[in-house]
Amino acid sequence: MNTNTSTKLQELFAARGPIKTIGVIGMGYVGIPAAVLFADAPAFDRVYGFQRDSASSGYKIRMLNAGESPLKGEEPRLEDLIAKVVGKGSKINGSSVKFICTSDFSKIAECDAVTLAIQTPFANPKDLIPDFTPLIEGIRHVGRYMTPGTLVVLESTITPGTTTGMAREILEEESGLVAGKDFGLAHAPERVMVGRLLKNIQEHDRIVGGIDTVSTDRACELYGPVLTKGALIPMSATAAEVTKTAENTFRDLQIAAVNQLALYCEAMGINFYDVRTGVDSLKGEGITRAILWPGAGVGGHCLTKDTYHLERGVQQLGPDALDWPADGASLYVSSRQINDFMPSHMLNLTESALQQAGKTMAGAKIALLGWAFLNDSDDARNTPAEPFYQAAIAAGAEVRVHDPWVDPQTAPDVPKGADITRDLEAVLRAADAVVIFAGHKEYRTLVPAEVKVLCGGCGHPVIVDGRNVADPDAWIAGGFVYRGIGRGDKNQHPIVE
Ligand code: SAJ
Repeated sequence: MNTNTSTKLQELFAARGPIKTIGVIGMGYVGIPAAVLFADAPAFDRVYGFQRDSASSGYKIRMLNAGESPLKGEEPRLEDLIAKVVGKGSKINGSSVKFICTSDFSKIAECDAVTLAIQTPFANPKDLIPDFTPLIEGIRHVGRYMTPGTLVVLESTITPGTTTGMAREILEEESGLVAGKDFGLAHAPERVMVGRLLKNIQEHDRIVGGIDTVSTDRACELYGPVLTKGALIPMSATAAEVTKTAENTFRDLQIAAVNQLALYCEAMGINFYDVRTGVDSLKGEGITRAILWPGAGVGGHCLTKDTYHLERGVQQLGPDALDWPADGASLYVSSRQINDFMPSHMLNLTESALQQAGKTMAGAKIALLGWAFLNDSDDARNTPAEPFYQAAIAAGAEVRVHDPWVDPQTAPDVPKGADITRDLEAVLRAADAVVIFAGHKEYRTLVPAEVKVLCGGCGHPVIVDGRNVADPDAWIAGGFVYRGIGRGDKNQHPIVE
């Protein structure tokens, strides 16, 4: 980028002055906390939350403008902060609220900075084809209405090369302006996690990657005011894209490594958690053994796809760009395969336990506990419970689903006919097998004797623990057939009559 160009952009930013009005496109798990934190920062005057008024998500506009959070599940401080920023602010255009949620994208013209927090799922992971339709629609809105001197920031997790490539092209095409000369462009990936959305934005360091240093500096001006403990980490846009996709790929890899170890422990007839305590005990200078937790699978909107964004980033460079062992498999993609296998492993454990109880999958009544992909959250995106549910149904079982948080009306990925209920007793009644997919706190205090009565009191119901929340000895003593991820020491137990 030649100096004249960036100097022009610097002049435009200087003429505009400090960032005062911000637009956040996409009122979801990333956009809502980001928007209300911007709105609560004294540095900024006004924040627009842009949301399509569609049948599936238009309700969010009305809830947010009424000061309510559309995100259920335990989200500390979020509800209060939404009520606060919808209630206060200095008079601008006759309106005093500091945060407004709207589907009127023409308001982008008023914004000094616009961020995009839109889902970037994969249409077909196998061929590394992402579905950028919602993101492209959002970028087109920005290009259509933005004015010279605007800063545009992509917060969504994207394939490395997207900011300087596709995003820049669409913005320039729609606006007739030039990136790095007439407007700033950067990638500042979100690092939120349900259950601590505000905390992660304020306390995690913020990666800020501009297409040039002028854009990076302007983006630092945007994020600085919302950070409490976190620091700004400036870098290039592509380095920021790789940072984000890599940190989730590494987490997925760590989970795959521990799932593989748990499967090995089952095969060897030993207790994975003894091994984990042992491996985790190796402490000391420079020794980090970040051994995570095995489980029923990896869900969510992040780990299930960010590996593919990273893979696609390299693939797009062409076959000669990467020096790689011939026929060498990608460690990252193998990790995806292992983690995607865990719901099938849960099915195999359920099948073998039912067999031990003298029953088959066909005709079995299964109580599936926990549809969300994370404990104590309502987030069911790409839940590992779904492939298990489909496979059990296909095997002839009747599956009833319990979840204290997930709202079947609004949750994605809820298969037709799967009525998710909050009535635990109804789901456990006459169940042949209780299968735990999420570690919600309600399941940590289940009493075997009480569950046995609900299951019909006679015979040997099955319990399959996919999140290490059930004490095997208590359930086995209670006459259950027990199976647990990583519990090779218990999975072959004799039945207690
Ligand atoms: N899981 C395990 N074992 C573990 C940890 C998690 O099986 O030891 C499973 C969980 O049950 C869940 C899935 O993995 O199904 C994902 O869990 P998560 O704790 O990674 O939750 P996410 O996906 O919401 O959050 C991740 C985080 N990424 C990293 O920590 C590198 C978060 O910081 C990111 O902001 C988030 O992805 C995102 O939005 O990218």
